[in-house]
Amino acid sequence: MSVQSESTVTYTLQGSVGVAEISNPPVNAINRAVRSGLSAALDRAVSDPGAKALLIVSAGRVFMAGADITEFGGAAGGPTLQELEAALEAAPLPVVAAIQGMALGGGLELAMSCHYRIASPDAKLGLPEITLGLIPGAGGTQRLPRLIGAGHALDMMLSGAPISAAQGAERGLIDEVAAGDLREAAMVFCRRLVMEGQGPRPTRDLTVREALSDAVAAEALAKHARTIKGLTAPSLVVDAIKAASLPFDQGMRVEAKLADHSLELRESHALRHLFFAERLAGKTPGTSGDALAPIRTAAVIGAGTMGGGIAQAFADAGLSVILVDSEDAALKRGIETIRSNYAASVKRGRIDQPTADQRLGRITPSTNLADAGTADVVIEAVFEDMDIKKRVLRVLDALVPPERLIASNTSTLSVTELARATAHPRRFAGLHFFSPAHIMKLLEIVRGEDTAPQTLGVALQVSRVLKKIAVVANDGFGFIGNRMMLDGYFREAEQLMLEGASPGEVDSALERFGFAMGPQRVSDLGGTDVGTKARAQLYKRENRPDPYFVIADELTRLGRLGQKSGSGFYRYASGGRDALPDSDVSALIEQLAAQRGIVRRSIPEDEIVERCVLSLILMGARVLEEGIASRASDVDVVWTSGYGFPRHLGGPLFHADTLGLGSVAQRIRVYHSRYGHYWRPASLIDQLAAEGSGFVQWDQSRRRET
Ligand code: 3H9
Repeated sequence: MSVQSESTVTYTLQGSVGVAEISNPPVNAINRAVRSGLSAALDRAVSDPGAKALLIVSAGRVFMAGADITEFGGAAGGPTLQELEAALEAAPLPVVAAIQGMALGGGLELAMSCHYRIASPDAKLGLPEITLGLIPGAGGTQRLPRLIGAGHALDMMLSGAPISAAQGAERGLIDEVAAGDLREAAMVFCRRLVMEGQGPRPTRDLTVREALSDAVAAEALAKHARTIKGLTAPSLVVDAIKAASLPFDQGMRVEAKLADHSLELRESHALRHLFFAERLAGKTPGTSGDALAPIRTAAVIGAGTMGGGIAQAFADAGLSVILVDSEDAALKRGIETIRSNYAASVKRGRIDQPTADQRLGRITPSTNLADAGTADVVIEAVFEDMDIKKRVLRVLDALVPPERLIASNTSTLSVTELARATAHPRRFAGLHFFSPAHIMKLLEIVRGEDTAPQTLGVALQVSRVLKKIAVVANDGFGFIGNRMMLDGYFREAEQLMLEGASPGEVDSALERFGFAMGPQRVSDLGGTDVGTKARAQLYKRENRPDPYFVIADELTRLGRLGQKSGSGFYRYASGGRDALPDSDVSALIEQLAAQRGIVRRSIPEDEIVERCVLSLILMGARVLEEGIASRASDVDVVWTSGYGFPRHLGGPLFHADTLGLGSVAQRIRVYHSRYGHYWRPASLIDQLAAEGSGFVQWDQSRRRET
């Protein structure tokens, strides 16, 4: 960044306390200017005869969000964070950090190199490096175990989740939780140190009370197994924390080596790619720059599974919601489901009863569609059927003032066609929520041909209010996610089963690849009928040649609807969730294959993975070529946050870059010559492969052009 260190960190003497204030909006990421500025401020305090203590404070809502991730891998310049921390720790006067908001990653590491820490009650302290595939590399693995013990330190580093100021105080990370104004409390704290003659208290001089044992490490790795699946960094964290029992400088050398290694890992590049991709996804060219009115109330039409979940998402976000359903019984069922969801959250200790009551109290049930007319935004979530939706939308359009957003929750229908059923298509957009809507992070925002920039802006505002990761898609068969799933991934899985792989073989192969759940288990969980119905809607838009979901549709026809009916691709013992192989399904698949003259064979695991993943990549390229998605990184966000693609591989298109587009293009050609149609090569992949380029570079060059 070009910001000068002089303006990024200011130094003032306030009585006997030198105050260094960091201001590097929006989150005080530690870049060269911050490091150089703090280093200069320290020098000034040390040479300032009036300064008896140095207080480090930050402007804004976040103390420090960590090292500036954009500097990784480049020549950063200025003192390194480790050098700065060593200088702070070695300072001859006491150095105090005053933490408001959040101290994350390098921000907390820097605070730990200060001699004392005071925090506001709402402060959060964490080392989230693991979520970026990294290990804390600025002394965190050495200082945190010295302050709070190796076991707690490992838990914080493996979870990546922050702890509260109160927890920090309890464990010895925070010296004081400020009552009242943090700055004032910090000044009082510093003056007290000076008065009492309390000098520097270097963390490096502490010893780790109990070295990290293999048993404790194994237990912690098992506890976090689900979230750290496929990552290398967790074992590096363990090694680094073990080294905290060595003399400090020796431990720091071990940490530096392991941290450098983590920076080079492909998975850390992938996770950093997703960090920025998720933030970029919500910034879409084509939204209006007009100031948007705050959204305080929402109306959700339809109290079924999706409508109820969407209403709950709004209530969780603190908004008043009117939940409308024309049928009283459906409305009562919907409210009951929401009530039991809240009861389950209370039981699991996620929220307390008063919070649950407050959230439920925000939802007002109504059987009168006219009540939607007063809401700031209206989300229609009635049955997924073009005619039914059009009928409801026409009525809503007449009731809701024309400048307000009306959105349809749809995963299949043409948003342009729905919009044109109304008199105001410009205020209309699609919102594809994922089930359960109050939990799933992804929101696909679908821009119809008439959607106005202002409307898109409001739809994005809805995603921010709901704290969802938004990706904007243009209107087309299945939008981004379902198009890739249906024409690519799930379809290929069906093809593999017709050719001889069992549902269990396909699922296990993809689960070993990193998907949370294989495609057949996903179908059984959601209900095979759900997919069949959705595809019936999609076929009205475009047809697909056979074989296309012939197994899943046949299972639906036979009433094998998945877990809910006790059988689907698998069978389930009564009330059980364990997917058991079913010889009836094998016989059915053999029959469907024979009808199509498909010769069955045993299919190796690597072929299963290659074909499913390549078909996903191919369809990802196709949605870019067709303009359904505007960035390759958006495709990656959709698949990692909505469809369980392993995050440590960065999404299908980042993974394609890792495989090398030359070899991707060549393998697609092999399958195209064998299977034709669905494997038609994508010219975008061919072009990038010929240029020796990749999807990440393609995104970058397009960004430069705009
Ligand atoms: C580290 O510290 C390594 C060390 O151990 C070793 C070093 C030697 N760098 O998320 P938001 C940008 S690794 C650069 O929308 P929020 C972000 O891209 C770091 N940029 O806000 C966005 O930019 P834009 C460990 C960063 O309020 C803007 O700030 N730390 C960084 O929803 C606003 O961000 C972490 O992993 C950064 N470190 O959430 C914490 N952080 O406006 C990463 C943010 O152009 N940060 N930006 O899109 C976060 O988790 C969230 O940003 C935070 C605020 C919770 C702080």
